[in-house]
Amino acid sequence: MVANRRYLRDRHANGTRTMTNGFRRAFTGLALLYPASGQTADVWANAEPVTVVMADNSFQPSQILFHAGKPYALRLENRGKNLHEFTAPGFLKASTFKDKRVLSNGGTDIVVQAGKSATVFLIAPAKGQYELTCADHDWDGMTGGITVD
Ligand SMILES: [Cu+2]
Repeated sequence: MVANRRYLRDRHANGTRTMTNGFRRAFTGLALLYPASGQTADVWANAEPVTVVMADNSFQPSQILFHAGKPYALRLENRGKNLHEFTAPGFLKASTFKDKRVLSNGGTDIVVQAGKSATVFLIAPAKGQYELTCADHDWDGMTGGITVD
């Protein structure tokens, strides 16, 4: 409140000076933000699209191939009437995400509501075989696998 009142008083007393200070603050903010967002944009601009369809109850395809260290735009399309999950704890915990908020249940899966889709930007982790299931329908054979080579 004190800072606010001082700002208003300064603005009335000397509009030009306050505006200059405001611009300087804005530029400092931009300079700090710009390099990081610029680099990120370059990485994700080259993301390779991969689509996995979720049905009742299966993944199509059920075997997914990624290349280590490569960026992907993984589109999960739930065409079923059930909620499905892309449950892959090992793979998801080792991947790098553009936005980790897409992850649920402690970073172990991606939830997709019935009839919805989600696109997840990630960089594939180290080479290996990773488990893939739907935590809700693994009992019904909704399982698959992820290979990173
Ligand atoms: Cu499911």
